[in-house]
Amino acid sequence: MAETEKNIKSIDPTSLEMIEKAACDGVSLSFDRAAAMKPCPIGEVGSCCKICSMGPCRVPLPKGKTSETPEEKRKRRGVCGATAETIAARNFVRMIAAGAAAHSDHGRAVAELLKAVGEDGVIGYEIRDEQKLLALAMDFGVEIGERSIKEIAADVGRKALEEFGRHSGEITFVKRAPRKRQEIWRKNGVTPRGIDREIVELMHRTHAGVDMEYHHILQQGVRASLADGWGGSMIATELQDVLFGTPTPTLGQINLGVLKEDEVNVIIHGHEPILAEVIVAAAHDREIVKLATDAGAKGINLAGQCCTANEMLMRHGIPLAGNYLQQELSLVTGVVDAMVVDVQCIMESLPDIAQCYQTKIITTSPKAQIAGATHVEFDEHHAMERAKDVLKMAIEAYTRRGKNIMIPKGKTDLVAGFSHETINYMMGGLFRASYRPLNDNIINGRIRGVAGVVGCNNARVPHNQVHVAMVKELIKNDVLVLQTGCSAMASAMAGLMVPEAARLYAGEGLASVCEAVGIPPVLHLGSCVDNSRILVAATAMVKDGGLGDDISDLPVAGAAPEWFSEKALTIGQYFVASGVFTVFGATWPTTGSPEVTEHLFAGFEKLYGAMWAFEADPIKAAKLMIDHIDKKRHALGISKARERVLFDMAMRREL
Ligand code: BF8
Repeated sequence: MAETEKNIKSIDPTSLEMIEKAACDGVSLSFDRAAAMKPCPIGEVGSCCKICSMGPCRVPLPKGKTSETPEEKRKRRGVCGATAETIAARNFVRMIAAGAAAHSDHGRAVAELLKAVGEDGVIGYEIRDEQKLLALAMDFGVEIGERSIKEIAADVGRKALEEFGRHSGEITFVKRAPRKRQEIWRKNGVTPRGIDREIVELMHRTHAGVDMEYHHILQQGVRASLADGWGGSMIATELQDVLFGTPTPTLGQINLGVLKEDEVNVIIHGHEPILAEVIVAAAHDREIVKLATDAGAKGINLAGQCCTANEMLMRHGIPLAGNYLQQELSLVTGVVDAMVVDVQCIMESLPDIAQCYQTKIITTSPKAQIAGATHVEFDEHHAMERAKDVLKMAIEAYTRRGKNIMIPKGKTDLVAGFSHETINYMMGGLFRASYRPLNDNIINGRIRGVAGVVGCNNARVPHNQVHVAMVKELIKNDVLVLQTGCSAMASAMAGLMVPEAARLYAGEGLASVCEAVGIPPVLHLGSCVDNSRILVAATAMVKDGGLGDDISDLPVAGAAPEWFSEKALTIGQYFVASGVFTVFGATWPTTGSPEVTEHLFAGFEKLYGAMWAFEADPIKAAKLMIDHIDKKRHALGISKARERVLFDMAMRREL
């Protein structure tokens, strides 16, 4: 990374404008807090143990060392005797447990809603994808016969809820994975039994004085992560598609320029689309629209932030205000009348900043409140009333909007909504939907491989810089990129998610396929729970044939170059455990124990056919991914195809 790029806060000019305005307004942002407070060097490398009251114990490697003598190692222990390996492994898997819990609790809420919609009907919700519901009924062994859609929905909801409390056996979606992968999981003792069970067992094992062998601790981390990827997250994605519709390609816009001076601006922020879906409907309600116009506004302008944004864009074309590090910047525009939040990735600083701009911060989840915010508790049985309540508050706030406003011009077009079903259809067509053309183009070398680039922003690296540099490098080298979460938004802001980007940024082979199919070289698959769509897509590639018989045989790789959240670590772990080589940037949380790090970076390949890697430089990280893809191509015997030479006229004349 060039020195100038290292020192910038964002590569997005629109964000920089708002960062500058915040400084003028005397508002402190996450960028400023990151600069003022360096990370704790002991906690950062996983060498701080705070799981009991004899600590916190600090067991860092001696300064400047990356290895130690056996004698030094014997002494490097916490008060209870815990080694640096045990401490690093415990810290690592506890992050996985929290990430798995967050995604899975989201999945549980959707399953509860589906059950309720099937049982009594809930005003404001319906079954939008009956085909998907029937496919899920078959997965869960729910009788279809002559039963009504609602009866089937109630049973699918019940069965999905059973996945959380199951004590033994295997979670249902395990059987969606390639057969060989299922065997690898069984052989390694990591097949999840029940979603909650794996998270609880992980917390038990990492209590003081329980599991004290790092390989064994990491094994439970793998099991909990699989309970998320093939369990809680997959349930969230699948059931949301049933209730709200399976996404199809949708044109949208991203960045703070989507805010409007003459409308009531409401940002919906967080992760669970259950309330946001109803807010979208309520924003079109006559009474609400009239209230807005009576207040002097031209209407209500909804915009999304973080993963709720992705969900609302894919299904309704609602514009995206921005990704994680832009949530404070949205407020700094001074034109956001209300920000309605639910769960996950919401900054506690929002109410404080909102005070400077008369913005109403409204918390809605029974699980999440913020001091200084207004709480309007959401319950799906009164969803429309609550949605109207928050919109009325926004309209009222609009009448008090201050004068310190500035809407940056920046906004970019993007196409989102590439669900597995859409890719299947676009590649194969309605009557022969399949991944065959994708596999064929990988085999013939036009597409070198596929990369999943996902995850967050991190205030310790320049906003969006690492995502965009990595993705550009990958597509330049003919790697098709699948994206979710804040990473997808970073690429969208850089103009990589429109079909024209193929000709501008992709290598010749990838560009030719994208142009033939009419897709961008970088596909937006949704929110972070939708990383389960990438697992389904990878499995479909295996099942279509010609690229081996397991996900680990595919020329694919994963990355989360600017990750910060525990959820991202969980996603990375289930990618790896599903057979996908995965590179993280920003920081790596186990370097305080060389043994633990070595096991994750090398030992895991022997167990799961894939491993973790860390590389902060986006170009070097992309190179690691491309090298891995080439290694897999070679093993499949298709590396020659890439070496084909395109003849120019002079060469043709030689023939
Ligand atoms: O779940 S990518 S910062 S918004 S954790 Fe959060 Fe990370 Fe963004 Fe969505 Ni995912």
